[in-house]
Amino acid sequence: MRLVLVLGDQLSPDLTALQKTDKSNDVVVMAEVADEASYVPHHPKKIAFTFAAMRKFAESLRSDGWTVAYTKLDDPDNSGSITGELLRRAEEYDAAGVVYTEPGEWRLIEALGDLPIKSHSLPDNRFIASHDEFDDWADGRKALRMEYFYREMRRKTGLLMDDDQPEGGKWNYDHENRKPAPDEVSFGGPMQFTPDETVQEVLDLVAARFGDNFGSLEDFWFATDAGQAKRQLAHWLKGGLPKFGDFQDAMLGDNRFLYHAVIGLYINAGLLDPLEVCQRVEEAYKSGDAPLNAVEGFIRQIVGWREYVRGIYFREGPDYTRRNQLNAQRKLPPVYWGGETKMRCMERTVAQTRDEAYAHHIQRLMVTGNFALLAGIDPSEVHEWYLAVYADAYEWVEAPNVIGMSQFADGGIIASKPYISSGNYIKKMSDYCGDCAYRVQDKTGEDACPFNLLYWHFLDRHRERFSENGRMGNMYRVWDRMDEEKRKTILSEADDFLDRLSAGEAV
Ligand code: FAD
Ligand code: DLZ
Ligand code: SF4
Repeated sequence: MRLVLVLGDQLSPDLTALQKTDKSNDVVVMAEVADEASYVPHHPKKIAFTFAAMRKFAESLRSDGWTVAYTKLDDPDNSGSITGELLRRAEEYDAAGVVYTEPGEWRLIEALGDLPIKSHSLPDNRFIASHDEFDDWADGRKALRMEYFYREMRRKTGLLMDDDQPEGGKWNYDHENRKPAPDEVSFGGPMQFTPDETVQEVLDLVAARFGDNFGSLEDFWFATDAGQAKRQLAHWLKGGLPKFGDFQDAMLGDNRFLYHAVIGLYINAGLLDPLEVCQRVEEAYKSGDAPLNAVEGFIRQIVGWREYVRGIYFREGPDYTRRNQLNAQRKLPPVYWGGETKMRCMERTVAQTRDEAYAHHIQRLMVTGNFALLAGIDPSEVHEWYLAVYADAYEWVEAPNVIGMSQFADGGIIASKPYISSGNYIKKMSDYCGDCAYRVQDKTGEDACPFNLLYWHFLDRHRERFSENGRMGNMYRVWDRMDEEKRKTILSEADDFLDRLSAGEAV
């Protein structure tokens, strides 16, 4: 007999490791272990979601006829690591070896590769592109732009294709998807599930063991099995998808979810299949229940961005998370851990992150990500923060989004220019600025929005790298045309702000 490892983000019945082994002979190993629960200080809701979903998946495997050797976090024999549990179970069952599906993190791939027992790694087929397919596309290209990869994936899946042409004549309808925050949101947000006995037991365990981690465990409502996740998907398809495109980039202080699907955590853990999700979304278009801009925009996020970032993570190798091409060295300031701040946009985004283990894409990119990039915060600290605080965060997807897309620390593999903006973008897309102690229209002075000061400071200190970038020339021309005194004031006020930030002051 062999052991079959199933990790906390591999909760799919069609996982290759389960498909290629034999339930009448082999034993599934699942383990809640201290190593996985603390390689970063995960949000307590993320840990609770993982453990609850693992326990329910183990039960469903048992009902399906599998023998499952499941280790709970507080089992006295728990060795504390995945490899430790595999060795312990190998002895217990006198196993001939272990079969596993490739994990989504180099750290675990390396640890499993070093196991002193016979082991066999299988590809993770829950993605649309294999590593080889991504590499075939990437090899020899000067720039790896997502848009071209996305078109390949549309052709491969047939999603929104009209023979070999894109539905509606265009590949991308993004220009229709940038509407500012609406006055009213017609969708009530994700479906919320009352904790059952399994979830409650996990919540008690997590409160006792991880109650000091950043993040609230109150009001836990995530789906924790495939059936619940499917109900959330159906709920969003009806109420959220039709306007998903229009308000994809909008932000509201009192509405945390707008028209977002809030299914990333379920897809990444294996509770929902990404291709099936896209097919359901395409059906909504075909039946006239959702417009093309929403449907194409959503499908692009999954078969485009999600597949593309995974390809980059595995292509770039284990040192990717340590890249720091802009040499940013500042420590992550306390505001990211809920420290006091006068910046309303940061306060709102961090508060919702603390409460929900969730923020949507533009909050992650243009508020917390933008601020870290402008303030020159060490990207490895930024990376660890994002990996810790979001329920959907696993390194294969988080690192390219943070190190690459958001912090430009990979030197431009993912982003052709840094995602930076002054306060004006946040003002246009949100209702934050109206309630802020800073004034978004002020470029200098005591009340000037910090994003305004830091924006020019960033451009000025990285002039050598970016002034020749065709897409940034305009920004430098505006800066160069500015009155010299004004430029000096902006830079010195930005320096003051950064000094206060580094000193741990509430800014
Ligand atoms: P929706 O806005 O409804 O989007 C639909 C789906 O598209 C998501 O569920 C997700 O599966 C996929 N998707 C959208 N954008 C991306 C993307 N850039 N990369 C990969 N998948 C995408 N996503 C994660 O899954 N895990 C992360 O750790 C993560 N970290 C991020 C860090 C930063 C700095 C940024 C800018 C983005 C990050 N994203 C991450 C991408 C995106 O923000 C989340 O997938 C999304 O917010 C999840 O919420 P949702 O399910 O409501 O998504
Ligand atoms: C995120 C997570 C946590 C918090 N705990 C566990 C765990 O105890 N056992 C487990 O098998 N997986 C856990 N996970 C998910 C893993 O960290 C994930 O499989 C790797 O990061 C690879 O993506
Ligand atoms: Fe954020 Fe500046 Fe607007 Fe305040 S004024 S909410 S700091 S963008």
